[in-house]
Amino acid sequence: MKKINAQPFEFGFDLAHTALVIIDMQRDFIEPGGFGETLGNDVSLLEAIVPACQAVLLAWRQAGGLVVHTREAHRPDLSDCPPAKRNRGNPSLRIGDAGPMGRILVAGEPGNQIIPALAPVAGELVIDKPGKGAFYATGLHEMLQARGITHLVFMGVTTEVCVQTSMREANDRGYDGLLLTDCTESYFPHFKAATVEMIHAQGAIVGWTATSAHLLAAL
Ligand code: TIU
Repeated sequence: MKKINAQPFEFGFDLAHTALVIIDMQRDFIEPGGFGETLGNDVSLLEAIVPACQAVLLAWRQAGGLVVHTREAHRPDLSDCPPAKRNRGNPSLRIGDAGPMGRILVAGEPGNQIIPALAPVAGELVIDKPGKGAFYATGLHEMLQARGITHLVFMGVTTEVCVQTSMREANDRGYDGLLLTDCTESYFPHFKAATVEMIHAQGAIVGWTATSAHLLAAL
């Protein structure tokens, strides 16, 4: 059992039963010209976490832990994208429209790929998810159960949208979740700060938070 200095108190985990879950570190959110920018966001904020995410990913691989990558991705015919989602937000480009990096949030398009610095390798799970949460309509829970996973360490973007939704889904399914605070980012810094606080509030009502230095030390 490894132990990490975390908020609101120590997070203990056994590597064999813990997965590193990297949420939506894809070009659509992090690079100019993708979905994030079409929503009116400054994407440069998100790029800043890439080195910290990469350090954790490399250490986790070296330690032999399971890695899960997610992508927010819809089928080319958009049959898994409810109109309510496509029409939301009045973006300059909608999901499925042709953008500078291919069709926005469509599986297989250049903008939908995970950024090269964090690209999956053989043996890692890659989950295409039609929702904000990693568990909705993906089969992820069953895949984790089949591998005996009980604890999840989260990184990725954006903190208050896909990361928080996934942590809450995981929490309701009985996982203990830890968010690495320097490996997640939002287009809105005050939303990130509020999310981190609300996750570990009330005695870890959603989960734990810690910096990656503490995880790296434990590994
Ligand atoms: N817009 C925003 O903050 N996020 C998303 O649309 N998806 C994810 O968080 N991945």
